Order: sequence, then structure tokens, then C-alpha cells
Amino acid sequence: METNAALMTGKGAAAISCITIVGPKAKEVISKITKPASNVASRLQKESLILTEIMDSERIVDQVLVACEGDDKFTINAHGNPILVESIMELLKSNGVKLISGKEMLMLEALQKNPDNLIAAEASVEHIYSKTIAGSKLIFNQKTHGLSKLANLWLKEISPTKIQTSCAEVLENTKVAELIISGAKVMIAGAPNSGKSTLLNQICGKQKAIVADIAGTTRDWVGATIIAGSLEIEFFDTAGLDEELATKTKLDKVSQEVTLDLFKQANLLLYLIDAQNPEKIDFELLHKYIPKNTTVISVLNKIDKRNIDTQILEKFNIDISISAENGENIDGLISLIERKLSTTNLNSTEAIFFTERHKKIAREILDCEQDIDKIKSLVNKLINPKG
Ligand SMILES: Nc1nc2c(ncn2[C@@H]2O[C@H](COP(=O)(O)OP(=O)(O)OP(=O)(O)O)[C@@H](O)[C@H]2O)c(=O)[nH]1
Ligand SMILES: [Mg+2]
Repeated sequence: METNAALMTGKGAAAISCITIVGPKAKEVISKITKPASNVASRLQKESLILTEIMDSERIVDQVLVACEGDDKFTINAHGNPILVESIMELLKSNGVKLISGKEMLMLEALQKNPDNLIAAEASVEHIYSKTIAGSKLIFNQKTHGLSKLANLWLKEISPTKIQTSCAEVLENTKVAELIISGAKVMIAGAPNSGKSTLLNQICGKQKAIVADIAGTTRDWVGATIIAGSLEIEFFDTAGLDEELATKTKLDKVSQEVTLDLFKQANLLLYLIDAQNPEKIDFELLHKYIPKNTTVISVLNKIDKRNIDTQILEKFNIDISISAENGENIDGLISLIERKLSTTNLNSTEAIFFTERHKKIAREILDCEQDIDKIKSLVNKLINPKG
């Protein structure tokens, strides 16, 4: 069995950094690199915490606190200068310890605690990487409910079609779950001067983007992130779409290209229409640049400037009317975004695939025709650490 070490705190400067060392040689190596060696070895008993110095030959590298968490598990709490941390890691490596990532270390520990359920082990690790509490909860629930429970049912199922149908449903849930876990990207698009930068500033409550009554003010995109309910939404204010502008100067051409490139990442697109000068959305053109099935919300802006009648709403297929300048109906717009992304429909105990490994196995299950043995062996691979 190997002895592994990993930096468990974030990279970069901090007050302290924690390095965990696990394995049969852990105690021996720590004794070797601390001062005085014999003294440290005898004091490193379970649940003890000792103040000592890490030595590289005769040179003191750092004064540290070593915590003994088990017979072969120790954590060095060092000062958080990345150069010191690097030196300690190098010292461990030169003493035969294998350096692994913090995530790999967490996975080894999780597998020890969940030797029969790989999904539960993965959930214990992955939930900490979610961008929202709701996403973290969703992943954590896969340990005992969600995917763990469902995969165990699949193991008992005899109909390949039933497993495949259920698997396809989980893949659908996964699309929504990913928005909750990793956040959604919402593009603010529309003609020059329609109020895109004003809307971004209103949403994030700060003067992030430059606003001016001159068409083509925004050339590079500006982003702002907000938490709305269970969702982290990153809004992108983009350059106004204008085919004429694209031919004006090299800078305008590049800014139009950057905007269209950014659209490829959209989970949802807000298309702003200026109530003072409304123009129909060219959906055909728009769908050339945004991923298939991307929801478009048409937003009528500047309603403070004009009386809005139903005729105009129908004529321009308006989903919602706002005033970006005075903040009217911005809350309504945020709720509409949440509803359109359907994140409010996903129950937190619903089964989801939350790693690339799961999604790959799911696709293989769906490609399996009706071969129940092959499907069962894939389900076994999904849940069994030795599968
Ligand atoms: N009355 C009123 N004016 C608005 C509203 N939203 C934006 N404006 C004004 O419209 C003008 C253009 O606003 P911007 O936010 O810069 O428009 P933009 O879409 O980002 O423009 P480009 O960056 O050039 O594409 C500014 O003078 C804003 O103050 C609104 O809701 N009501
Ligand atoms: Mg702008």
C-alpha cells in the first residue's frame, strides 16, 4: 500500500495550509523530516497535536503543527506561504511519498467509508465542488437516495427497456441539475442602444458596464454573477448585434465576432427590444449562433418611455416588459429565467448523473440495444467500486 500526501487547502497564499499524509510509511516519514526525529516519533500518538519544525537537512523549512488523526493518517498544518508548502511537498516526495491532489485524497477516504457504493463515495467528494447550496444538497442526496437507490433497483430489474427509459429520464434531469450545480449562463443580446448594459447594471446593483446613448458603446463583454433562489446565474452583457457595425471598423468586427462566439455558451438568451423603437427578433439569424434548444426570452425594455398596449406585445412576441433604467419588473424577469430553465421543477432527491463517468456509462446503457446482461454489467460498473 502506498503512502500518499495531498494539499487539502486551496492553492495560493493563506494564513495556514494543511497537508494530509496517509499510508503505512506516514509516521516514519514525518519523524524523518521533523526535529528532533526520535522525540517526534514517540509523541505522535492517535489524537495528539504536536508543535515541531520541518527540517531539510540542517535547514528549518517551517514551524508546523502535526495532528495525528489515526495510526497512519497525519495532517501537517503549515504556514500558508505557497513556497513553504511547495518545499514541504518536495521533501515528502523525496522521502518516497506519492503526491496526489486533494480531490484524489478525499476520494480514497470516501471509498474506505463506502466500500460497496462508488456513487456514495463520489457524492461525498463531488458535493463540495457545487457552486450553490442547492446543488451541493442535490449531489449529497445521491448517496442514499437518487442515483444510488435507482441503480440498486436497476440491478434487480429484468426488462432492458425499463432500465433504458429510466436512464434516459435521469439524463434529462441531469441537464437541469447541471445548471443548479455549475450555474447558468445568460446572454443579454439585442440591438445597439436597447439597454443591455443598463440591465446588467440593474441586475447586479453596480455600475459594471458603461451605459451611453451611443450605439455600439459596449464592445467587449462584461459579466456579473448573482444567486437567484437555488441558482447561480452569470449574466453577460454583449455588444449590440448589428450587421452594419460589423463592417465599420476592425474593432467593431472583432467585437461582433466575440459576441457571437460567446452566444455558443448560452443556457438562455435575453433579447432586448427597445419599446421606443421596436424591431422584430430575427430568430433564424439568432439560432445560427446559439446552441439548439436554447431558450430565448424576448424582453421589451424602456416601458417607462411609452404606454404599452397588448398590440405591441403580440406584434413583437414579447414575453416580459421591463424598465432596465428604473428597475421595474426586474424581479419578474429573474423568476421567469428560473422558470424557463426549469430548475424549480427538480426535486432534491431526484436521481441525477453528477460525474462525467456516470454520463459515459449512461450513454453506453442507452446504446446497448436490448442486451440485459451487458446493461446489468454497466449498472454494476456504475455502483460497484470493484465493478
Ligand atoms: N428611459 C429609459 N432609458 C433606458 C432604459 N434602459 C436603457 N436606457 C437608456 O438607453 C441608452 C442606451 O443604453 P445602454 O444600456 O448603453 O444600451 P446597450 O444596449 O448596452 O447599447 P450598446 O452597448 O451600444 O449595444 C442609455 O442612454 C440608457 O440610459 C430604460 O429602461 N428606460
Ligand atoms: Mg452596452
